[in-house]
Amino acid sequence: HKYNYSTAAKSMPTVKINSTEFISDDYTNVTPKIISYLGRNLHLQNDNPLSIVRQRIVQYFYKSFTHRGKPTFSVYDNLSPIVSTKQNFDDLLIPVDHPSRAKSDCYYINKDMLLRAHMTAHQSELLRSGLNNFLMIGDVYRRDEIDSTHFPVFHQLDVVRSQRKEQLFPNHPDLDIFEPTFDKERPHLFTNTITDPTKQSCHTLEATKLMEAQLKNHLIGLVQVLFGDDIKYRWVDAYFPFTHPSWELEIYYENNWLEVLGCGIVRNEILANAGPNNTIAYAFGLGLERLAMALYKIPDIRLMWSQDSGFLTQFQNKELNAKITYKPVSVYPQCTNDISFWLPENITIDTFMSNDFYDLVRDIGGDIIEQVKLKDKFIHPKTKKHSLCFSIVYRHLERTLTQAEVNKIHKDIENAIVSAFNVVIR
Ligand code: FA5
Ligand code: MG
Repeated sequence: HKYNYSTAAKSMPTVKINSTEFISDDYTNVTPKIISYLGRNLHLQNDNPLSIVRQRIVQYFYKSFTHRGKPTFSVYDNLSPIVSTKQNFDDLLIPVDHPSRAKSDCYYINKDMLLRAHMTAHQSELLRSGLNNFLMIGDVYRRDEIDSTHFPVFHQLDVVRSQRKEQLFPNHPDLDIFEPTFDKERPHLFTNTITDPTKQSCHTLEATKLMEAQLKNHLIGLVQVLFGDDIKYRWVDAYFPFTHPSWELEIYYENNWLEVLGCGIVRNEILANAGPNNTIAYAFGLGLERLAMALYKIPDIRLMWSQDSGFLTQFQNKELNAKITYKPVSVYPQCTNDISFWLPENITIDTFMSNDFYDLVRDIGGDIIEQVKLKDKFIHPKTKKHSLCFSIVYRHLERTLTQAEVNKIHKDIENAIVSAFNVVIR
């Protein structure tokens, strides 16, 4: 996918994103740079830490919500970030004069369309489509400062879990055998009694309290799975127009309290508008960057966007739950040279000892070798000779390497493998 932005809003009447053109107006403030982030889908790139965190959270959900081997929720990780103001705000009961709608905070395409500012923007449409338990994961866009913890594009994972009365208060008929006096009458979800500020006036206190306990237990279970049982956390009362009551969860990380998510009991008006009826739901939204940075000790949020293999290889082919501690990559540029060679007659691409080759490369190149990766395997159709091609990535930790000195070392490696493995450089 290639995204273009026509040009400054003033001079051109449209904003073009992929193949769709949007009429621009005095709300338009999305820039070509911001549009260039659409479609990167870091949360779906296997060697990106955000993808590892996403998979670990989804795995936790599979462990928590499975019935007869089947998950009882659906996962949406590919919803378009271009949404309407109705989706991002109105459907979530966000008032027209709410500060979160300000042009200074959002990337508007025009007065009706914007790049979603949170994943909750999809909550109502998914509820309306008939779903009652689901996860939404994707990139969100907010105008904000740029420093080590803020970037105008970040990633959220949002959840909705709704339950009917029988699900929230299951009444096992089996219990009657042992406990004949067991009260079969279930508590109710809804009431129309006095307003209690700690709950929505339509909900019973029993339903609200049980939902709160389930929500909090589930989320504490999640941070314990991610960070270990000893993680220090605290709940902070919060306010969101779309949930009540609402909380934020903070974890204690490197001498600071770090807010990782917002959550609460979904406003019944949203469920009444979109469905499902006669349910009570909880929802939460968490930031993947915050979790990934804390989990893997990644010092700068911009590193998530790095395409530098020195960063990405630290997260490649890892066990999902492997303990990874990010090692800072040198700020000096990489230099990549390829090496390809014909194998001797008695060796094939399958019997060649690559690890011996790697050792030899490290012996000669030393610390400036950042990575050696297999690039190509080839069998000549006529001669049946086997050939391999490797890329060697060089980078000095304290200074910029010159191409000339890299070429010299590369040549030394070529000479060494010729004599060590009896290969012929191509
Ligand atoms: C929201 O976005 C709500 N939609 C969350 C929610 C969903 C509440 C469902 C209730 C029910 P908030 O703006 O606080 O809330 O962001 C949620 C999380 O996203 C934060 O806790 C944080 O982990 C992450 N986050 C927010 N802003 C940034 C940022 N600039 N950079 C990185 N992560 C951020
Ligand atoms: Mg918040």
